[in-house]
Amino acid sequence: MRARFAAALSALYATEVPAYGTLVEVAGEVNAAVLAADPQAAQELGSIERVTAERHGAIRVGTARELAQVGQVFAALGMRPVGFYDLREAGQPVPVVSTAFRPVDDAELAANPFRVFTSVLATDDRRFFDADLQARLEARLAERELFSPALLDLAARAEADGGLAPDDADAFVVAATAAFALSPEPVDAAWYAELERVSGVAADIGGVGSTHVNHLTPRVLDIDALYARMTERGVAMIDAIQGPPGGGAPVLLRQTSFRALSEPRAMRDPDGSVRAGALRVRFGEVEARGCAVTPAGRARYDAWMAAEGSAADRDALWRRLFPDEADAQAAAGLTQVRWVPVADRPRDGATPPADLARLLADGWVRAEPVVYEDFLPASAAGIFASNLDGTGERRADAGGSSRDAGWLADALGREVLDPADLYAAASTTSAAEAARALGLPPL
Ligand code: OOG
Ligand code: NI
Repeated sequence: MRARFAAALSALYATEVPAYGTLVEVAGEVNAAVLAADPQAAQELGSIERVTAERHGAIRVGTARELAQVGQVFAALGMRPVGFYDLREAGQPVPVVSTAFRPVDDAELAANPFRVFTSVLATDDRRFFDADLQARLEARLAERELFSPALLDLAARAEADGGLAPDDADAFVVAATAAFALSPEPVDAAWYAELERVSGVAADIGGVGSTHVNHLTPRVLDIDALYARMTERGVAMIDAIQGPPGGGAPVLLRQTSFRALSEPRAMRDPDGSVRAGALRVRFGEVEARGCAVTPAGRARYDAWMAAEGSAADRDALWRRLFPDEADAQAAAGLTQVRWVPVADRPRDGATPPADLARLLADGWVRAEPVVYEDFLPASAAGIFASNLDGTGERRADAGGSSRDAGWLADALGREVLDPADLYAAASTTSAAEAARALGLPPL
């Protein structure tokens, strides 16, 4: 059902945002070229079938109640909330906190890794909304219904029963996809503009009566090549690829995007008349995924993010922090890998050393990358920012509201998983199995 939903959403989005179709086409060309050059290397971070179908979406909702409903819809698809992102603290602050709904089991990820970056408006954050605006905003949000009771009911049944009968599954996919389509309802122009003065994201969420998919992102195996090809095709990309520089074995996530054209939207003016208008809220994004990192690797990434200097300086710094070779990254304890015993290692009379880096160096084990399945706060903030016309007004002297992973879990009524724990578990389990297979004590 998850794969069908992802495909249905992709088909919908292609009709709504034609440039997305171009992006998927170019990503397909690049992936085919990378695969042809070296089929094995191309599939180290996932089969070509997985990568070809792979998408992430982004949606934005207004209230804790709406967030809980989203959680129910995605639970039906085997997608769990993973991670907490506070975009209010970003370089260009946005009044939301976020999580990502995604599958977590290896087999589920291999079958279809569809993930959705989901943000909820912090309506009580005084840096963005004064008491009067908060009250009017919350009243409007309380009136709307993003998901029909029938859809939520099907979703609850799917979660409880671990699936749905074929007819119900069809109905679920149709209704869930429709819930994320752009609505033809006229937009209240004055209300939208008032929110837009605070933040374009606030207007996109609270200025309309429904939600919609904000972008849908295909995965590409060579993002530098894709960037060049899109530019050749005349699509103006943002001026950089976000995330670590290319060159070495890929880690974490690299993303780039372009702004979609404005879309026609009916506007209702204060006198009640409806006119044809346009809004530019959606855009295109593409990403390349690399290996997950250990806490030590993450600390190096964070240090690199905080570092200043020219592009060349930062490139050189990255090369000092992360070796180019995947095995060297793993041996240095920077990346999360699965340790897999080498079955056909030549018998040379040696006994295996009780140390993962030496086992790797001496050919006893291979290090298979664990794919990074999550997002990066700085890149997410950059994606939000590249999507906005202005930064909006902020009241520096006003206090924020406390919204943390605990708030998110309470709002969802679900446990929010920590991505670092998931990656560590994958690696630790494999190390234990490898040790057992080699007759070694736990490593
Ligand atoms: C979500 C932005 C974050 C990403 O890929 O980092 C994101 C949004 O614009 O709603 O999608
Ligand atoms: Ni995105």
